[in-house]
Amino acid sequence: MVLRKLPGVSASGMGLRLSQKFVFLLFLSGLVTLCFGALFFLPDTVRLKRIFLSKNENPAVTVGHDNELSKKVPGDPEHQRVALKGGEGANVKLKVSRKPSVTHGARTVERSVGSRAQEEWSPARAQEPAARDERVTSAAHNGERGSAYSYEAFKSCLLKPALGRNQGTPPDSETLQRREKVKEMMTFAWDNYKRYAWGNNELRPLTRNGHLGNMFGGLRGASIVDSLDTLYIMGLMEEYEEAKEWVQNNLDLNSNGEASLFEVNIRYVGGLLSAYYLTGAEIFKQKVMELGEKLLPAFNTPTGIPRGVINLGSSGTSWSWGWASAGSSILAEFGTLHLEFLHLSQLSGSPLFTEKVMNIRKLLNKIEKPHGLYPNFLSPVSGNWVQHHVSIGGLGDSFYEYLIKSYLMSDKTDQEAQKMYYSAMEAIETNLVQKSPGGLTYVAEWRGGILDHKMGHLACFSGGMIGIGADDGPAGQRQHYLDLAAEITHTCHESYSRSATKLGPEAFRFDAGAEATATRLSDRYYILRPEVIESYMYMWRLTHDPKYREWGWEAVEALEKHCRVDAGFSGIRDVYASTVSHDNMQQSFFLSETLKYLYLLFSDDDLLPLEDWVFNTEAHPLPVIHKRCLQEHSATQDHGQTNLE
Ligand code: DMJ
Repeated sequence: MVLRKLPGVSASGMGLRLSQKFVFLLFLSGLVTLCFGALFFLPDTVRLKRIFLSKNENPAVTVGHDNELSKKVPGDPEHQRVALKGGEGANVKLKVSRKPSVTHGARTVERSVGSRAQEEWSPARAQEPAARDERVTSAAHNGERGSAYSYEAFKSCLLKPALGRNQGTPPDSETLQRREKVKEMMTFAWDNYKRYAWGNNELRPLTRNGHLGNMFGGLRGASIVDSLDTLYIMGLMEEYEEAKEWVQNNLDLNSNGEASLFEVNIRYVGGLLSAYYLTGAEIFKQKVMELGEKLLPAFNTPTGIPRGVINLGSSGTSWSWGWASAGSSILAEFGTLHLEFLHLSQLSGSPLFTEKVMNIRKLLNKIEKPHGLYPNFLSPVSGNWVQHHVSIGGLGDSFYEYLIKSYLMSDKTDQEAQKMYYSAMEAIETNLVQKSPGGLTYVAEWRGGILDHKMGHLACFSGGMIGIGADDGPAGQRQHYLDLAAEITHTCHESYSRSATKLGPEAFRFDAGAEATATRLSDRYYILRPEVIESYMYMWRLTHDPKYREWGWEAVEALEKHCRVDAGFSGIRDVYASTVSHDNMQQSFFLSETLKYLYLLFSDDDLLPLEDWVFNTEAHPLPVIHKRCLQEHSATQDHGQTNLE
């Protein structure tokens, strides 16, 4: 029809002049491009979109094995068990800049991406760094390497010795004995892992074998990498050396499997970073840079919000979890990268890592938040919330933790993180914080405006988080936040003391007459999680109220009585049953978090002082980037020299 109306064109079209054919082809190709482009703006659920877009563009397309993970959430032990499919002088693949100044903490953020910080976030902008990734990596492959990072200069920036004057040894004999007991527990857990599961990710203490699982994309030795810093701060040097040697000779990063970006980041990246900062051993820096680079393709999405699952091989393809609604990414996963990625930039001299996480933050700042709250699911394609479920426990937890810790790690210069954290806290207090009829303060979950009166064990970290954030909120709020932190920690302690084993359930409720107890069979398990003990540790440091050490000791006794078996420690299936049934798993976070927080609880405050260190969400200490050093550095930088060289 269209052709007939064109002057001088025959009905068949065979008589078209060359120039007319060209115009027609141009028009056709424009039309096709337009139609294809429009696919991106369709909702994720539209079938046509699923058909046309490849895995990386369409989160709704999940590979078969993802379906096996349906209904599992991060931190859930089952989540880890379902198969996904899946030496010093080693090459550092990233090009390391000779100008370390570009990536020093919050200031650096201002400098490297700061000129853009005022600009509006847009999907097109989110894609920008991807092009640069290739430039950085190809430079690396061309053999450019080297490091401008000076470990000695870093150490001189710390306010206090990392291990304290005397390894944090407490002056009174009772506390010292308790600390020795925790150290013995670590040795016992480690020796059994070494004997029965060496090189595997976890120990199965009942069957005395190893467990590899599917969370780490074929990476091995999660318990080793997670234990490095714990062994080091406990002074277990022989064991630390064994672990270091394994990393040097056996930690193979050339795996081609599919991994949880979040889990690899918090355990492997966090563990290696801490080990490097504590010991200065180059091997940890080399390994962590190599691994960090492998995580970058996860950010190649239309918005730059990474997906949950990434192939660690050269394809770098990524997927959303099969269980995540409409191909969404999870707040607690993409919101728990900031601390580690800032340090990856710090060590490599490349701003790329910082840019990736600053882009996430920019998007989160820009989008509308229901009642000021951050829902747990976000589409990496459209950048919109997918569901209105809000929780300070699983799926949301460590996003809030990383806001306040980003601020603290920047030596309190990252005011954007500060503002986001306190606004989020205000919204949480207004909408989620509740008092039970029995007077217990708890943080409920929110489902599109309706409260679910439940608190997960994971949410119990919030006592400690609110405590460390008490100093820097709105004027006059310090005592309020300290009180809130203490009340939540008290409630979590109640969830332990109301059980037969004196260990707390996975989730406890405040409805149908329940007060801090699990009402469902499926919520009764305890898998050696750290969150309650983590809050005791922070509250002890902040208040020195002896009850926190007493509560920590109650937990040690309960762990010894119910979780210690002949060949390690195991989770239990029902905290209310006096005859326990074990789950046959010694989680790697038991070594990295639970035992480390207990050890710190019974140590002096100068062991890893909070003025110098923040703990990532797997309890790996990362150093504060002190502005004092930044300023010295900036002053010399213009003259082509730095105090870090
Ligand atoms: C750990 O891997 C981390 O603490 C994470 O943030 C939540 N879950 C586990 C421990 O419970």
